Amino acid sequence: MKVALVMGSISDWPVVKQTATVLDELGIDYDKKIISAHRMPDHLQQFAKNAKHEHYQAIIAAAGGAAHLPGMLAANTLVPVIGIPVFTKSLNGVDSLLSIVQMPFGVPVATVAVGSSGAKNAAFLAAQMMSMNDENIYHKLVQHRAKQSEEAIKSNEQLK
Ligand code: RP5
Repeated sequence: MKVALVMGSISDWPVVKQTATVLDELGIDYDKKIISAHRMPDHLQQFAKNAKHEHYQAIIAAAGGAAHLPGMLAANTLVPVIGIPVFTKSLNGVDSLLSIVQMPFGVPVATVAVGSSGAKNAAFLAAQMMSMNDENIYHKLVQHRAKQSEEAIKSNEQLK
């Protein structure tokens, strides 16, 4: 079981790397690729049409600006797509967020937040989807939730 980690440009890698780190921590296998929606439209279509055949459980796609990548991938496959809106200097990533989250009816993209939390949550969401059929991943996620609860409770000590 593996996921695809796709980004529109090498400039997205610092964001997507945070997704990759969480996948590594959870022991989830992934392929990573640059596929630009506007610079590589034929590659995009070929990749998405092959995604089921490649046994990807989910596609995580990061893009910025007029971010067509996640939506166009979703239009070409039934493999679930999780979109990461990448921060942009001109519009602070609001452009990316709206162009990914506002998919019209019938072709969903599960959109996470702009920034680090979103990049990491994309990995957790893919992991949760996979954990429905994988006890090992499920167990790792249970452990992770327990650890973060413990840390939050423990942080009360810093108020003393
Ligand atoms: C999008 O345009 C990419 O996802 C990236 O976030 C943005 C800028 O790309 P570069 O001009 O840095 O290649 O396609």
